[in-house]
Amino acid sequence: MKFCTCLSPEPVRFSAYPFKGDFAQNVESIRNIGFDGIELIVRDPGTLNQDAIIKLVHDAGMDIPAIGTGLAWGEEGLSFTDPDPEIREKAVQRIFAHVPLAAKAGAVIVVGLLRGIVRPEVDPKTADEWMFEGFSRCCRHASDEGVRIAFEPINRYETSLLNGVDEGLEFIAEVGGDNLGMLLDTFHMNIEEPSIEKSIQKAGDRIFHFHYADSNRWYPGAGHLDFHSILTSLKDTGYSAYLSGEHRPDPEPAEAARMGLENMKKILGELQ
Ligand code: LER
Ligand code: MN
Repeated sequence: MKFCTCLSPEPVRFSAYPFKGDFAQNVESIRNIGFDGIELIVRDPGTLNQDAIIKLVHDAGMDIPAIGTGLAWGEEGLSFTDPDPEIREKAVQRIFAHVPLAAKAGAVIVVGLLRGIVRPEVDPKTADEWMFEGFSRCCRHASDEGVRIAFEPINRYETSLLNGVDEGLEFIAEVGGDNLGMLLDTFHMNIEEPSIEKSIQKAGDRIFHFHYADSNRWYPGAGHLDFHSILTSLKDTGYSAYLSGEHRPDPEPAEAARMGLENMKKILGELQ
């Protein structure tokens, strides 16, 4: 398994990204801390100099294993389940726009917050149908370009649409397609799963990407999650891709990222 952490080339408000601010400087710090890659957090790929960003990360000797898309929800309010059909369409088109970037970077596209929430005026069944339609269209489109999509179960306080691994697995099976899998995030799992380890086991080879944060969403080691048993379960599934640090920047960004990486590498080393 390799390690990356989340970084955006533009300003973000989301509290669980360790690094904010100057992109090039952060790429250098992340490399110096010892990460192997950057999970690129992108609001709208059309506004970026994609080749320059990919080159900057590659020149630093790192990969871009994943692209996070939640900023389009957080900063612009786009979602697959908005009552306004134009906004739903914009959300789908936004994922379509990520596909060429993901193909160039060799990244999986993460779809988490962009599924949206059930608005008070919308029947939950209708929201489910819109979400299904959004994912189905995006997966078909991405599949044509050989790009994979990772659906992220998110805890109940952020959305009522698909919080746990069991319902997530049912959903991805319904949508179908080999290019749709899951992103498991230990912070959400700690809230939703009866057993984090058993849910990892169930998700098995459908795990396309993995976010780590401790119970308090600080770096691993700052809370009370048992990363030894979590990583044992993950390793047992045969997962060999990236572990991505998505946690708060406290007490200080570089220190939080370094402590998280150090603790995770130590545990992983003990398993080998
Ligand atoms: C949201 O809480 C989350 O975990 C992120 O991965 C954003 O999509
Ligand atoms: Mn996450």
